[in-house]
Amino acid sequence: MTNLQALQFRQSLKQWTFKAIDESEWLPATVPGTVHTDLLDNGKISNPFYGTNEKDVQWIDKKDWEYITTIDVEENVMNHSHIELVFAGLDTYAEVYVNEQHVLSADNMFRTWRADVKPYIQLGANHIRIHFRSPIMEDLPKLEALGYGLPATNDQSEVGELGDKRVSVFARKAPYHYGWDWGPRFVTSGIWREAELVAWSDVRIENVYIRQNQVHAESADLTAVVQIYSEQERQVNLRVYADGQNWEQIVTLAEGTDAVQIPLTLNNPKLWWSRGLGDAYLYTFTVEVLEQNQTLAVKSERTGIRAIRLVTEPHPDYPGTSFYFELNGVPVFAKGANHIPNDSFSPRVTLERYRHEIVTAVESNMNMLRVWGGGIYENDEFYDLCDEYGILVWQDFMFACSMYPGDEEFLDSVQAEAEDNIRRLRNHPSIVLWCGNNEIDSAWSQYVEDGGWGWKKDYNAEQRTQIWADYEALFHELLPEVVQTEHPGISYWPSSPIVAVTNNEKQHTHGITDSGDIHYWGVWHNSEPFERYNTYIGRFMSEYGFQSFPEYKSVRTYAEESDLELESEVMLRHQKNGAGNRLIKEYMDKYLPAPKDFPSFLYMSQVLQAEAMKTAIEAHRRRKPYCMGTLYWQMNDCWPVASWSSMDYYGRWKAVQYYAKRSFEDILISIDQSVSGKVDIHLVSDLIAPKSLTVRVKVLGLDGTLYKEMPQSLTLAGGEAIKVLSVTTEQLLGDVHPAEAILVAELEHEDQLIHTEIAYFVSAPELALQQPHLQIVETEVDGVVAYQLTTDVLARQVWLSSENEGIFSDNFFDLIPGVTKIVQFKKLQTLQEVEEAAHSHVESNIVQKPVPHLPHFVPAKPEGLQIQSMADFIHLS
Ligand code: BMA
Repeated sequence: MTNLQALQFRQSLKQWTFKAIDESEWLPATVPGTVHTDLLDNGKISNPFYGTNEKDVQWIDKKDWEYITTIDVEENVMNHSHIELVFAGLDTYAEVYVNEQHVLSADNMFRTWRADVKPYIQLGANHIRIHFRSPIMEDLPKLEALGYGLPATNDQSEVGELGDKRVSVFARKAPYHYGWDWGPRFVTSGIWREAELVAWSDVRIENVYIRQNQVHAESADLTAVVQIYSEQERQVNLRVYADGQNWEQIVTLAEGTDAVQIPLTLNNPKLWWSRGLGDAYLYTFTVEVLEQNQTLAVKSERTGIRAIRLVTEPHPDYPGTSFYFELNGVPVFAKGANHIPNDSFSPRVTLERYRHEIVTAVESNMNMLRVWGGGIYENDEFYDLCDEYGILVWQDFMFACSMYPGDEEFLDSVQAEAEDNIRRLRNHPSIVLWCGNNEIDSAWSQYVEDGGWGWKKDYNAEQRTQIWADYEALFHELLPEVVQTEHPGISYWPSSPIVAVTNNEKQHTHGITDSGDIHYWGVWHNSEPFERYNTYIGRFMSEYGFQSFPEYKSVRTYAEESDLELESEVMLRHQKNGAGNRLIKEYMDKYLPAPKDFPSFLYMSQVLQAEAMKTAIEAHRRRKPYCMGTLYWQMNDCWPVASWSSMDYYGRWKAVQYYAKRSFEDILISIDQSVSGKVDIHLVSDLIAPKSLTVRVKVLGLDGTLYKEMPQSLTLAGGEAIKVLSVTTEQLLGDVHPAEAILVAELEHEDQLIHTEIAYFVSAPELALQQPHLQIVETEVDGVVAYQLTTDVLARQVWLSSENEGIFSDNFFDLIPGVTKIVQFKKLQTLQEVEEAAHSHVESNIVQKPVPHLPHFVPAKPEGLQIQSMADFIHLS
């Protein structure tokens, strides 16, 4: 193959400076970036995440900003017949000038923008200027012209000093920039993704799509859909290579852009599997355009070969219709979480941070993330990692909790946005669903007069008709059509949650429905007890959640010692859900002993959240195959805050992350105490192969004395969920006092203990906790430092922490006297270490090969290891 360099020239635009339009001093800027982060880097604003600083930076979004740079263009570039400026993301209303000639108007943050600059570029220095108009000033007139506001529940216009003028819905811009119930309001502007000068001549491959028509174990029937631009009509040879196979076809290219289809058959393809089911094998397909053996253009795309189907069908055993993903013929129980952007200023998210999130998902035994509609279509790296690690992606379009306009200009913009993003992402095998929006169908509730969030009553009949017509045009017509055209074979789901598009009152997910997906927020928003998770179960639980606080170390990054009380101004700034603190306190009073001070409250809030999520996840999994998915709200944070996240902004695992890891194990043993006076033991398998197991149920005293033991051996079929034991509390306890007993369910495979579940017969406040004396002995397992933990009396919620960042093999677990627990630590690799590993990888491999997993966590010794348990955080009586 010829040198790629000669075929196409690419140079990223660096060395930008910026200023507010009404100022004169140009300051250095980082691209990709945002105005906010550039002001921060130049010392013009203080850290917006700290204290109450959020309110002091609200002026930024009311101004226009300019970015300039100079690019030197040499003869070899000038000689190309095409020279373009390509912006992978402009946020949001931007005019681009080259040597003061206007070349582009942009108005949608999610689009890729290209400008033909050949006529304006000159040899030597060229001046590039981008003028960003204030997204607020741009959209206020649209609100005025409409004459009434559209619902936008999470738009914190008041924080932005705009009163009730919510303009977020008019901008095709990340909804969370305007604030959310876990997020601050930073309405950014800037060149938020790569900006490049690209030049080429003659022929260019614009897009390669490896369409998967039919995939079976024996063969995969694929089509390479190749979009090629040619300056003239010509006959060329098109060659496609993958994994040692190649295909060739002679085609006639028309002048201009042409789409060429090359059928490809892969025999015995190595299939792509999600985590837990098999290897996530990836192929790299390279397309080459040749003319008389001369390479004119070449382009590679990586993809995985898999058959994917969203199955929504009736089943004789259950009412309603199913909702599950079938991968290569295997029904997949989806386990995971909802993903939000990793930063309020998303250009700051490094590859390392993406790796941290995806590796955390893998370490937590997940197989799916939902890219939620209030954020961004994520960077390529996010999906690359999901491809590599076998994490399925439920992909929302970026619409959430609001009603949107439906005028032609808006719809055209959304159409282009959907096309750009689907074309960018459709080769990722991880993407298994496109979903129209988050919660809008149920919030508006067109067919149930007093259903939903009460939005409809604010509008007259005419306005209501218009708003719903706009909704349907977008989510029932435009978006499904684009998905059908651009990504055939992948399902479109109009809104999460929805029962199905029925155009009557059965459409919306209100209450427990036996079709479609469900967001269940009765626990939390409606103060319903955790126990309700045991019965509020549908076919696919795509959202449910419970808040907690970040750990002390993280809180101290935004609050001083003197701010450390729940209702301080600083703490309230970092609790965006109005009822949040009250709810945490209410539930904590009910389920846990009272924390002794503020740091203890932080710890206890994490235990509380973890208990809630465990109840939900395990109840959902026990109902397999009726229920086939559980995605808790939410995986991550975009700043340090009290929220529903399982790891905080700094990537620190909260208690719930460790709980999720256990509750998502591919073989689950679950203790169900939801029926009073009864104990049921369930086993759930998410594996394909059967497994021989022994379940050992024990009743112990708080000092470790064994009172009862009930062993049982069985073979658990692949994919099966069964109840293995059902006993009364009386049978288990005999004479033992319920407050003095521990219920243990051990799971063994081939004489190896693979999991221990612990439960109690009374609630946590009723357990007579004593101060445990935890013993810790350093040892080695497989050449890596490990710790043996033992205790004299029951230790609840043992929390290991270290000064260096990383994760423990287990954490927030109960320790029983007489049992030795072994834990290990893995430290997080720094970005530099990851990069060094990546470079040595690039040098030693050819691009064709899938990137192997570079370790993100490496076994290490924790620094300043601390070990505490619940007794340290409460007043012991
Ligand atoms: C769901 C999500 C988010 C929100 C969360 C917590 O509705 O879709 O909009 O942050 O609940 O309230």
